[in-house]
Amino acid sequence: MQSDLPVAKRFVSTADGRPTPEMLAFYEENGFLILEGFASDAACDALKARIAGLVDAFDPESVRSTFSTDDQAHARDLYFKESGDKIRFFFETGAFDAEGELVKPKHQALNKIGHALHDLDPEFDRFSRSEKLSNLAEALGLQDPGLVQSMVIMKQPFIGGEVGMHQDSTFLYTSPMTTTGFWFALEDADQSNGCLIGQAGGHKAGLLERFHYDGDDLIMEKTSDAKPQGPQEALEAPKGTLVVIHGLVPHSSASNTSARSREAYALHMFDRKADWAEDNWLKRASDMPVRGFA
Ligand SMILES: O=C(O)CCC(=O)C(=O)O
Repeated sequence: MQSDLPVAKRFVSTADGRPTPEMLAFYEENGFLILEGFASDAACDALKARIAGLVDAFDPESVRSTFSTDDQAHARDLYFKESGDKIRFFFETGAFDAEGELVKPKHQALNKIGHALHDLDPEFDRFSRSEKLSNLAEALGLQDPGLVQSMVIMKQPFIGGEVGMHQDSTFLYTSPMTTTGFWFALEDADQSNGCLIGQAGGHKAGLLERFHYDGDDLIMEKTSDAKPQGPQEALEAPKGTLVVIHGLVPHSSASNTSARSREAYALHMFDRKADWAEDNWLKRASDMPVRGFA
């Protein structure tokens, strides 16, 4: 859906990833930071080629799992619940007809791939564990960063679904809250193909909801009566841009009704000096603990 929001300020990434004082002040004030040119075109293209290879090898008949933030229906789905330490594939709801038949080729039907690409795939491992990103994470105050979740978000032409307004700490809760998102535009993202939308300064209002296990069920629990706050800004991001997202800043993205895809790679970290909530949805096998940059 084309919208017409004010476009958020962008900075040109430093060569070594360390933010300038101006960048840090902007992030503290707004809860997001847009760094143009953080990843090279060649690095984005290599990751896109790897994604295409993963989809080539994926048998679409093996799974019918969809991902939509509309009704969180995937939360009832074992394929989703067990995906925290795997590479799993989730379809767009718009990729099926009323009879449940796939009406799009698989390369144009997936919503996302997640959630442990950074640990299981060498190309994603390399992209995620760069010295440049480690420098940035350190400067943002993550003393012992744990790389806990990775996702490719495809935002397919015409059917790429909306991602509802949310805070990442809702899904990856730590005490104190340290979750931080690192979202890479692998293709140009703007308001015509569903770029991120952020609520500037909204991270100051605290956590609004928690998504967590209650017995065997995943539930969304309201944790505050506050509403998402702050003016909405379009976080437009040319290819290679990194958008850093504070775990408490409300953000969303519109559906993609354009003919252009908007592929992105999102990596989430938390500070292992904080306590990871054991009832978080994301589970890792005991022989696959969360790793840092090493
Ligand atoms: O890529 C998108 O559209 C949404 C990504 C997002 O919300 C996230 O990475 O937390």
